[in-house]
Amino acid sequence: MISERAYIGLGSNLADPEEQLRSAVQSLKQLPLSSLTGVSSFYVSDSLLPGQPRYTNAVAALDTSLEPVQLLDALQAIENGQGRERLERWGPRTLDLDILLFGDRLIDELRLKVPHYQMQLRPFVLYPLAELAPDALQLADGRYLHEMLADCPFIGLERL
Ligand code: A4P
Ligand code: MG
Repeated sequence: MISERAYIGLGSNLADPEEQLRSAVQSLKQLPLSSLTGVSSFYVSDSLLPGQPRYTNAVAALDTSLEPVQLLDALQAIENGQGRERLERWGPRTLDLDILLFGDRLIDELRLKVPHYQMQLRPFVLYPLAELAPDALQLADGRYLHEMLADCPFIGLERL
């Protein structure tokens, strides 16, 4: 069966974030038609929004035969299973799972945009991603991971 490599961003800033991420990793291992091939270190950083607790973030690599929207459905089920409440956009959350990259696909649908918007601005996405993906990784939109890293200093990140 053909599978594609997806990279998933994990984030949490409520209810024991490290434990939330560990639990999410266990759930990712159980996804159908998929195999979890790597998990980065965990990183702590301030929230992009003032007044919120600090986040713990990581990235996971998944080889999957699911279609992107099927994967999104599965990730949202995991978020909901871990008690995520969508009270406000950008609000604090027990678990956020974002599809960063999906093979070499460019996706621009209402529910799903890949590569994930603004990932190039987020050290808490790029540095864990760089633990798993080759520097020579080229995104579907032509950008190279090493270029994005060079433009995004390792500032404010604490590696656990
Ligand atoms: N959606 C579109 N594209 C995608 C994709 N590639 N992956 C849609 C996942 N979902 C995608 O997401 C809203 C909708 O985006 C979904 O219904 C899906 O159809 P959400 O997770 O419900 O809402 P959200 O998380 O509040 O919005 P968003 O845009 O994911 O927020 P961000 O940009 O993730 O910002 N600071 C630190 N240090 N670390 C963090 O992780 N995260 C945020 C949240 C703010 N500050 C942070 C962090
Ligand atoms: Mg999200």
